[in-house]
Amino acid sequence: MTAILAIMALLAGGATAQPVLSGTEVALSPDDSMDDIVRKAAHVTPSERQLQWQRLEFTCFIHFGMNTFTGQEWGDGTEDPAWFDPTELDADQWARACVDAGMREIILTAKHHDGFCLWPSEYTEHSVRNSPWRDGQGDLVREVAEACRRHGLELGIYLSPWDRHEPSYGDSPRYNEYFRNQLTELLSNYGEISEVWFDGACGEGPNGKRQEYDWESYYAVVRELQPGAVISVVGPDVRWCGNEAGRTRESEWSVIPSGVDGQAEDLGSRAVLAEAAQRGATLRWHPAQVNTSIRPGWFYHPEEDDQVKPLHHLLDIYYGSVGGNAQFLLNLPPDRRGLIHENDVARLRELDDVLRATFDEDLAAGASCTASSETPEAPATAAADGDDATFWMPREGDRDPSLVLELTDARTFDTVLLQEHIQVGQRIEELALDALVDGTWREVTRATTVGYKRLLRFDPVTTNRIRVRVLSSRLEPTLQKVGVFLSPSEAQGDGG
Ligand code: FUL
Repeated sequence: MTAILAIMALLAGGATAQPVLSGTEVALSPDDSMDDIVRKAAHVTPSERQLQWQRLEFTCFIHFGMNTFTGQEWGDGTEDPAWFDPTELDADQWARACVDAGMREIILTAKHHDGFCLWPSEYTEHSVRNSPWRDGQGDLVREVAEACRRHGLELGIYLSPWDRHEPSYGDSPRYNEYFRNQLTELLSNYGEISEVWFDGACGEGPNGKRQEYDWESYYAVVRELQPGAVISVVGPDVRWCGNEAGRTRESEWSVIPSGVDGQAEDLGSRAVLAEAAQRGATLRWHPAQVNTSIRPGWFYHPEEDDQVKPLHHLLDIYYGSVGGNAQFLLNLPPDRRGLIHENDVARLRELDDVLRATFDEDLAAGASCTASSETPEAPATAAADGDDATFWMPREGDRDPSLVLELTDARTFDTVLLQEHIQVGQRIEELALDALVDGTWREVTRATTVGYKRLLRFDPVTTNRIRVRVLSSRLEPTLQKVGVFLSPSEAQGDGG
């Protein structure tokens, strides 16, 4: 570990060197040249909590609450707690469905906009305590927390700031205190929390005034009680990808200037950075999360039982998000029994079957690697040694960096996985993938950003040698891993 930290410090170099685990921010200036801007951007790094979050890759949103029983997407806060009455609720069934699909975290809607709390909060009567479920003795946050621990999943919390039931809403200081109190309960009583997900929806309270959220004070509660948790969406650590339909960007940057429109297509190219420098913006690590539901709604509606997203659609979102430098947060809405519906479970199983059949065998295992240049600390062999702590980096001044993998035998494949060592920063802007076919290098495909992970899909190729050429990067690029895979026929179609 010490050796790795020393290498990082060396790579970060000069005045921009920062402790790698704390994440970095850097101010741009109108006086910066393009070279200055590129150097600054190349040295922005994630915090430890952002790294841990990124490694979760595929995570689960659970929208469950009063809306499940009223058939609404947004309740208005006048619902009767007596309506919340799941008959067969089983949080282990939820956790099993997630684990079986390869997900690593559950984020539960502890409170949605209607204000009904899935835990017996001390600060309101509008909760499970006044419902018939488990005779008013239930605590769904606890049941989900315990199921997560049993199944090795992380636990995240969605707590809606917008609260259409709470009388203090709109009386800003009073409601801010109410909200901090609820956050404190959730972040103190249920063990380790990996993510706190804040939505920005806001309205007027019964006093006719618009609530002013005190975000900084909410963040302070999270940092104090759960320092390892990322704060997502309206928060400093994780960025909403900009849509709820599962659409992903061709180039997804994690190094983002302040003040950009998070729904724009281009958030981090050199042109965007140059414009940001004119404004004196700040660059920071702000990775994307792609959140979408397996059904049209966020909450369960029986009439949507036959509208579960098809396998190909889910695979395309998976490749675009996990394979496009983002995290995939897929919503599974439990039904009125308190179970994830059979149709959703069956679809998740199909997805997992395809992902396992694709990624269980890395055809690059045991490959020998050579490169246009390398350094003793970052040799070519590191790209296929199966160790996430090591990586290849060409020598400074190598104008055409490339890496060749020689597989143990000629193999047929249609998927290549690339990972940068993002602890150093996100650097690759464009690359080409070549295969040696009949003694000649043939370009198979091109891609732009890599970041944490890029999955490239193409028509099957048979060869024992592949080459990655980095066509454009911010300072020296890194590759921590190159993997080679063959997907089963079910995966080939729309995207493959
Ligand atoms: C939105 C909410 O309004 C939706 O109901 C849902 O919770 C989604 C994830 O966030 O902003």
